[in-house]
Amino acid sequence: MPRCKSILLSALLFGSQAFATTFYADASIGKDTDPGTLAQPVKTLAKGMTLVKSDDTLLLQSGNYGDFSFGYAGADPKANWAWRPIAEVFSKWVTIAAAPGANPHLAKVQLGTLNHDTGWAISFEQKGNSDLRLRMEHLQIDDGIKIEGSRHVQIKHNTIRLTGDTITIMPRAGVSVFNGQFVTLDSNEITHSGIGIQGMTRDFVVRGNEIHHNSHDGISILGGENWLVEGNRIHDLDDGANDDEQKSGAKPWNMHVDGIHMYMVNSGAAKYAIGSRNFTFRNNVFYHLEAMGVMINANTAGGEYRDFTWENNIWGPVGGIGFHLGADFEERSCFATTPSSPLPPTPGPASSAGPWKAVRRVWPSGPSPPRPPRSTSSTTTSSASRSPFPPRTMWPGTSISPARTHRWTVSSSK
Ligand SMILES: [Ca+2]
Ligand SMILES: [Ca+2]
Repeated sequence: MPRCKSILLSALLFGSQAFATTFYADASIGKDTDPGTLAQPVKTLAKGMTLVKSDDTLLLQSGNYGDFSFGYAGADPKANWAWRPIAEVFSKWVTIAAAPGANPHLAKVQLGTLNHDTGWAISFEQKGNSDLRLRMEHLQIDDGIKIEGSRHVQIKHNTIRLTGDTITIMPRAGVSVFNGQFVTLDSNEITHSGIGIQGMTRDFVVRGNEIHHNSHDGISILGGENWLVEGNRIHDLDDGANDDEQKSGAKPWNMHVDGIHMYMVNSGAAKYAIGSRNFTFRNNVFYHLEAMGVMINANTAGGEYRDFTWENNIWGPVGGIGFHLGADFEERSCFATTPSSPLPPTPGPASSAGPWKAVRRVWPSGPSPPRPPRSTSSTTTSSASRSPFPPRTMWPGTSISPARTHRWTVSSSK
């Protein structure tokens, strides 16, 4: 009897693992009537996602897979209320990743919906509406990712851009996350975007991303709780217009382009976070930003800022000031060993001395440049074993002394 029990237990414990399957899609030569094996791949991502079950992996060969929408029922984009959440999409993680050596492109990615069953916009207090358990890795995403209402999503080692010129894409974010929970953005490159990452969510990890050459704020925080913003490199953000140019009408699109910009969006409705609580910012690097390194607005919309920790961040040169504090921190907020850096050489031939000054930098539009193919060693890589950045070093000839005290400027705009 104990033997039977143990066999039964083994079957229960390991049965599902035994059936974890890897499927393949190939946008060029696949056929959606094929079974999705390596030799007979399906053509579309949508078809591939009908094949995968919990614990499975879908690998994409090189090619263009177009828009990807997933994690809600009904898909009439003209009627928002037709998009309904699915309570649990997968019970174990499912991975969509580049096949070894492949460089697949997706266009616009939409995961989940803000709707509930009967109408528009779940409340923030609902803590999401759907357990996706979806991981996307080593992909080139050419028109941004929107994650709404979803819990358990990992976006790792992707290159994420927006499609369009630098002005028209300004209001959009490379990745936006609203009213979800347990979402992780890990080791992505977010470039040629408007806003880099925009969020109003909870239990959110933003780790090891490089956010650069965008035309709006690096990370736009609209409220939430339990955020870890760690090890990101945020640099070279500029919209190419200053306030004077806006007033003269020459460049009316002007924004203050900051590394991190925090303010509240709060009309009193339940769907808003009504506060920013328990945020940790550590080991981030900020430099070459048009306006402020970090800009925190007064929370005049109500709500609260509380329990913030800033530690071991590095502020390089920016066009405005390193840390603009426009609000009171409340309850257990602290700074620890937070240096600003000596100025590196100013880029450009005519500016070998003096502080860095924001100038318009233009980056090419059109197709994304090729990115290095992913490693062939495994389908998933832990963030601990892989970093997209070399070991953190300062600019040549400079170093940070542990004893250095902070040098950022703190001002109050109240
Ligand atoms: Ca500007
Ligand atoms: Ca801003």
